[in-house]
Amino acid sequence: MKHRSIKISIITMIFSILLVSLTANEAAAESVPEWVKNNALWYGQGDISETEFLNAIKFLIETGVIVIESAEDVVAEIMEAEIIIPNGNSDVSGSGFYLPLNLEISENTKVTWVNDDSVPHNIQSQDNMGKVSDLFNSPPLQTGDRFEFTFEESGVYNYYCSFHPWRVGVVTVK
Ligand SMILES: [Cu+2]
Repeated sequence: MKHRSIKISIITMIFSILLVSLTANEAAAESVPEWVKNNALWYGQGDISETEFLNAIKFLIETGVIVIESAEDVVAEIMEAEIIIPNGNSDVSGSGFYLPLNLEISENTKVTWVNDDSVPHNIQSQDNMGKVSDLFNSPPLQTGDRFEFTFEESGVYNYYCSFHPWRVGVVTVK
């Protein structure tokens, strides 16, 4: 019974979103028959049964008006990228730059830093004045440790290692 009511509220929510978006989209509105829209209203008022209402949803799915995205598809939309902290990264006079030094990604990309160096490092986000900000901050990463952060919004993100502050890197989210 509890599951059913959750299912119904999700369906009602989908319907509300659908109806709201229809007011802004004339073309889409034409593909949803009047009787389906009325069904949503009547269901909300308790004038029709759950079965009748679900049949209306079924109709929209069968006719392709509602497209159901599987959980797998949603996961696939999150992209991934890696930044290597290479061996020798701690050496101030060496060339052990982050690989890549400026990572370019699109929104909703999960970035994983991997410490391939023989000494610990950390990753600290910086504001545009170079001060540590709390957007993403890793604990000390031992050799082989990984740190993840998902960038949701476009922008230029600077970071550095507080143990070796000469090591700065950039993530550019387009
Ligand atoms: Cu470091």
